[in-house]
Amino acid sequence: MASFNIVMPKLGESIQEGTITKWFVKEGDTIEEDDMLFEVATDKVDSEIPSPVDGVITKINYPEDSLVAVGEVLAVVSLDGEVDETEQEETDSKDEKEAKTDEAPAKAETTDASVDDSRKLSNRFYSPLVKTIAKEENVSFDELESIEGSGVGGRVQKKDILAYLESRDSSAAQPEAKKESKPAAPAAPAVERKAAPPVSVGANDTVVEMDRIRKLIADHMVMSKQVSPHVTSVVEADVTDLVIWRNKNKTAFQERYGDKITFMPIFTEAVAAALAEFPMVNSSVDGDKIVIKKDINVGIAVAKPDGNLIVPVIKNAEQRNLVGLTKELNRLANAARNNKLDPAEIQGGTFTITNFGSFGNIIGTPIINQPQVAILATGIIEKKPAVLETPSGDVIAIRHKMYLSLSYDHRIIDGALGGAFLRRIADHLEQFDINRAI
Ligand code: CO6
Repeated sequence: MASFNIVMPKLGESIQEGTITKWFVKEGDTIEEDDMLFEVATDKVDSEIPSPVDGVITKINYPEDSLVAVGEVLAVVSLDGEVDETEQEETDSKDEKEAKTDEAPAKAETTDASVDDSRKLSNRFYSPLVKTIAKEENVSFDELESIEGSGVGGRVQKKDILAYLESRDSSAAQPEAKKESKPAAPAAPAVERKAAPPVSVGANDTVVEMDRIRKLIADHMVMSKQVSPHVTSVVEADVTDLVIWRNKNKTAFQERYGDKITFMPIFTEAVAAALAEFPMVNSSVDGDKIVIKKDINVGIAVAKPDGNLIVPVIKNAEQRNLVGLTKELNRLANAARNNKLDPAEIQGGTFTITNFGSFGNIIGTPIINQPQVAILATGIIEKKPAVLETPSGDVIAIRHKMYLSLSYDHRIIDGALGGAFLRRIADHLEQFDINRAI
C-alpha cells in the first residue's frame, strides 16, 4: 500500500508543538488534495491544515485535544485507497508500546484527580500531556507547580517535566550522604508562583470555562507581572492640530487611498519615530543582558469579537509613511477580527500600543507584552478648556487633549528615560503639521 504521513506542521519559527483542536475527517474518509484535515492551535495562533494529497484516511494517531510535537505523524493516508492490515497491526502495537510517551496523554484528559483538583488553586494551565506524565510518574501538584516552564507564558511543556523527572530520578539515585550535601531542587522556579485562594461557588453563580486563548492570555499576564517590575508614567498631549487635520482630510484620504484613516496610524507614526530616538525602549531583557532591537516592530492590541485580545505587529513601522501605516493597521485589524492572521503577523513585536480610547477610557496602566520592555496606552481624545499663552496674554481656549500612559520595565528603564520617551511621543503628536499633504 502506498501511503503518505500527515505530520504536525511547523507553524512558526519558535513553535515546537500544537494542539489538535478539531479533526474534520475520520478514519475511512476519502479525501482530496486541499480538503481541510484538522485545526491546530499553538501558543501563537490557530490554523486549519489542508491535505497535500488525495487518498483514504487509514489511521488517525491523535484524537482532538492532543498536544503533539512538530514533525510527529498525525495521520496516515493510503494513496491507492487500500489499508494494509499488517502495517495497521504493527502500528497499533507500536502505539501501545509508546503509550507512555506521546499517545497516552491524548487519551487522558481526566487522568490525575489530584492534579486536576489542585489545578483549581493554580494560576497555571497544564496540557493533557503534562498532566498524564505527572500522573504516571507520581509528580505531586506542588512539584508540578515548582517546575519552571519554558513555553509561552511560562507554560510547562513536555520537555520541562521530562527534564524535571530526569533530574529528580538522578537525585534519588544518589547515596544518602551525597543527597544531604546537594539537596534535590532540580527545577526550582526563578519566580515562585503563588496559588490563588479557593473560590466558593454559590447556587446562583455561573461558572464559565476559559477557552484556550483566554488561558494563554491569563498566563502571559501573570508571567509578565512576575518577570518585570512595571511602573507607569502619564503625560497629557494637546493634539488639536492633528485632530483638525484628520477630520479635514478623512474623506479625501479614504477616496484617494481606499482606506479609512483613524488616529491610530498617527499614534503609531509618533511611537515609531520616538523609538528610533530612544533605542533602549525598543529592547528586550535576556538574563543580565539587554538586547536592543534594530527593527522597530509595533504591535497593536486588537479587541476581537469573541472578547479575546490579539496583538498583530506592524513590521518596520518607522520605514512606513502614514498611508502605509494606515493600510497595514486596517489590514491587520481586519485579519485579527476574522481569525485570518498568519503566525508571522503576531511575532517579532518590539513595542506595543493599546488604544484605551476605543472604550472611551481616559487613562490606563497596561501590562507589558513580554519580552518587550514597554507598552503605550492611548486614552480618548476629548475637547477641554485649556489655558494658552499668547503674545497678548493668557487665554482659555477649547482644545483637543488626550492622556498617554507608558508602562515600562523598571529593571532597565528608569523614570528619566521612560518619562523622556513618553514626552517625546507627545511632542511628535503636538507638533503634527496641520498643513501636511495627504
Ligand atoms: N480618541 C478619540 N477617538 C478615537 C480613539 C481615541 N483614542 N480611538 C479611536 N477613536 C475613534 C476613531 O477615530 C474612530 O472614529 P471615526 O474615525 O471618526 O469613525 C472610532 O473611534 C472607531 O475607531 P476604531 O476602533 O474602529 O479604529 P482605530 O483605528 O482607532 O483602532 C483598533 C483600531 C484595532 C486599535 C481598535 O479597533 C481596537 O481593537 N481597539 C481596542 C484595543 C484594545 O482592546 N485595547 C485594550 C487591550 S487590553 O491592553 C490591554 C493591558 C490591557 C488592559
